[in-house]
Amino acid sequence: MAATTQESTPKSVDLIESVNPNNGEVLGHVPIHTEEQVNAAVRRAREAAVEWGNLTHAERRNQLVRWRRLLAAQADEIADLIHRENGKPRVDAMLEVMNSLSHLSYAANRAEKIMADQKVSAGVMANFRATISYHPLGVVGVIGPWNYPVFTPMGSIGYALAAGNAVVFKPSEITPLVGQLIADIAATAISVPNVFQCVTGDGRTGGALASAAVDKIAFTGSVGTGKRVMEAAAKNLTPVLMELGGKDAMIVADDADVNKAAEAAVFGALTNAGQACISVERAYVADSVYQQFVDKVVDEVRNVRVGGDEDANIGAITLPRQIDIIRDHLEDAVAKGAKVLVGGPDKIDGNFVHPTVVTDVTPDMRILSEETFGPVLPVIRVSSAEEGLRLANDTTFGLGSSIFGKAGIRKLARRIRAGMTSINSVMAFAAIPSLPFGGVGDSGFGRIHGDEGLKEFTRTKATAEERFTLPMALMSFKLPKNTYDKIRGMVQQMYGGGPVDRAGEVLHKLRRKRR
Ligand code: TXE
Repeated sequence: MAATTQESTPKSVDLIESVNPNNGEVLGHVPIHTEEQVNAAVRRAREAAVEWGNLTHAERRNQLVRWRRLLAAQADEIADLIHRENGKPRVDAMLEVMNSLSHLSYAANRAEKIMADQKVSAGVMANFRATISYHPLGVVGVIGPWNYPVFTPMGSIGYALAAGNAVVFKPSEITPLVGQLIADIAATAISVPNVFQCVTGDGRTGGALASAAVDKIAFTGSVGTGKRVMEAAAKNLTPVLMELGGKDAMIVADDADVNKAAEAAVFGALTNAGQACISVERAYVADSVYQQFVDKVVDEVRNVRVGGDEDANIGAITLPRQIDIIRDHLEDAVAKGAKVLVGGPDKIDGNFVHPTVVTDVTPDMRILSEETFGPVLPVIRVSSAEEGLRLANDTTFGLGSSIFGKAGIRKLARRIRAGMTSINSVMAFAAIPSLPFGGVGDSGFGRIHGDEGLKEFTRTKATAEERFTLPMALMSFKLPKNTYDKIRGMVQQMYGGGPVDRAGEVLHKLRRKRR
């Protein structure tokens, strides 16, 4: 646990082993922190939150910038650990570091503006000054996944810290070392002790954090676990932010740049071995360009190298039990008549799944309704982008999406029921720090990133201040006798309730005609 020296806590007995999925190398061990240890971390965070929350925005920004600089200085070490713990190629790991720091930077620089007091109209209460102010929540618990072990939690951690909160972070048990590393670096950069702590462990530790006396839980993971986290948080009425994965669709219209769309589909489906909540998990392609799209996709996929070596484009599947899910989805699809064009269920070697393209898929196949989270691209022929849109929206999920085409493409994009859409690109929204990130339906709720992401970690306060006293004080029991008539007059004058009302006149005339 980073920076936990102030309070003595019971020793953990159980350890988690961190293993490189590419070669089985044991990378290290971390403790499984107990409920008492989690609660102790939250207590320390509570103290830190007071000191951190009392700093000015400029002071917090300076400290977060210092942290960002140290992270950048240690980028090689962080990327190497991401590469070894998660299995993704080193270049992808460095890209993850870059995108994480871009978000940290945005949050640190933007918080002052977004949390500035806002003067708003007092409306009918014209003698009042109405102000909205934004305050830190206190302590935020962040429960993270393993697929983007720095980038994903940073979308909560960076924004929560910038908004003046302390954070207790529980990284995934699959990638605990990199979680611990970024917290250790924070401890050297940030002068307020325990403002960012890391507790390690599995679901039990995560459950303890969700049940602890925190002011918000930001969770990224599966739908089932998300529901369990909500149940635990409900006991304390702790608000939650849920990022629960997706079944992202790509729509390719008949006027799309087909080669570009195919290349984007291959990258979007296969990057990080398909283990991204915003992976392209379905491609709906208009009939007139379908064959060209499929041919190009298959061509591209054949050139994608799988392995743990430096030349590989995608690495091993990080979570071993995910391999069974991927195999099940593929076998189910094949049994129900899907055609495998490249890859397939028999092309799984140990932890490595070869990129797979399937066609002739139908809605009864699991591969079209459940998150596969692997390097698999189902391609579906549709009569038009309009039909693609209807099928894309026929899902319980709604996280990311992409659409390729020209005429009317923005209008179609607006109609995709998803938290995010890239037009003529894939996944671009995640790397733009000013864009909010989150989903609808089974993909969860709440937003990380952007200004909304900062506001997620604040509480809003409304203040009404009387500037001068009106001759007629309505909020009093000492009202003169004629007050009712006066208010009635005001209602009619301000809201048009009297016989002069035009709509009323028309209605009156209509009624007379009917008689
Ligand atoms: O997720 P879990 P897993 C999806 C993907 C994958 C599936 C399972 O489809 O196949 O989720 O992955 C902690 N109370 N995504 O098993 O179980 C756990 O320790 C509190 C989508 O990794 O949801 C880890 O830190 N916390 C995704 C985190 O929750 C608990 C990213 C996620 O674990 C807990 C990863 C509990 N009861 C997987 N049980 C995305 N949305 O990006 C576990 N945890």
